[in-house]
Amino acid sequence: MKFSRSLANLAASAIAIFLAALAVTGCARESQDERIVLGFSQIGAESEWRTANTESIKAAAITSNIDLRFADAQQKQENQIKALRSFIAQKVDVIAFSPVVATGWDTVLMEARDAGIPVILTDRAVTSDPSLYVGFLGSDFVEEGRKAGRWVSGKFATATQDVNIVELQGTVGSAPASDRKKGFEEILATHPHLKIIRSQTGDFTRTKGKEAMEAILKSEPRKIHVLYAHNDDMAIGAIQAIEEAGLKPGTDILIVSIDAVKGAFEAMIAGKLNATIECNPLLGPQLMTSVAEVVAGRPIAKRIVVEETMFTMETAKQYVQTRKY
Ligand code: GZL
Repeated sequence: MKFSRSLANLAASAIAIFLAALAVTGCARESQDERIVLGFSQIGAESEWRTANTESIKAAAITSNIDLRFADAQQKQENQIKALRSFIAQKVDVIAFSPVVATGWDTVLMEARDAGIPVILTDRAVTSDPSLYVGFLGSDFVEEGRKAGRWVSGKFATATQDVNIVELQGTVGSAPASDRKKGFEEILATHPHLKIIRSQTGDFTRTKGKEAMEAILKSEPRKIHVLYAHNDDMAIGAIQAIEEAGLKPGTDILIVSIDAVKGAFEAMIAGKLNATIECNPLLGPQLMTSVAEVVAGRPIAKRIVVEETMFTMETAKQYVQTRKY
């Protein structure tokens, strides 16, 4: 008996030493909570789309019983990099983020890889080596740009004169801004009478969208037939500028934008916005499913594209009640 008791004491002290070592070396996660810990770096709160995206992620984390560590970067890449490094230091199980711009992530993504923490991209892409993240969940921005281009070409199918288009671009260097421009111009390439005469960034916000449109209206002598805005918030800001210039948005200047947020439906029902291409922000549930799969050691699709449609002034009333954001 004496021998077995000493064996038990030995085992107990070995476990105590092991747990103490874990605590000292930090090999164990700080939290003894058994839930999955997800570190999420969000771009900011620049638009209705972003707000809906954040709400979707936070609600889905609760539903999935995932311990969400959420950081808002106020649209600054350096804040996102700081947040990712903090998640690495906390030894979270998974890191996910919506990269404000497409470049500049290689170093921090390599740090996450070296720490053995898988990374999932949401919403926007990066130019880094795809081996540095396990999957990318988001929309096809190029196709969103093509849809906007097809809508404009349909509206002016019989035009015999040049159609002058003003473009309000999203955040410079961001994947949605580059790709929405690329898709739109792909369609224009086969319709030579459709011409982008001015293109300026409004950084995806209402305020900067209004400022950019004000400056263009003041300085552009040619008639503007169409405004193409990379998101609804800039379009809504531009609508204010168009009205303040004594013009009728939706009539004197046709307006097509992207996101399909509530503000866009309100503008379409008021006759001030002609069409919006849907860009679904409700990525939370799919993200949490992907996080659980990754933690369970199961592979996830490298690219998960969100299915989307578009809405027009003519159909807005019929769909507005069905919208979730
Ligand atoms: C698109 C998203 C864009 C939205 C904007 O997935 O990254 O950022 O179109 C938002 O409204 O600011």
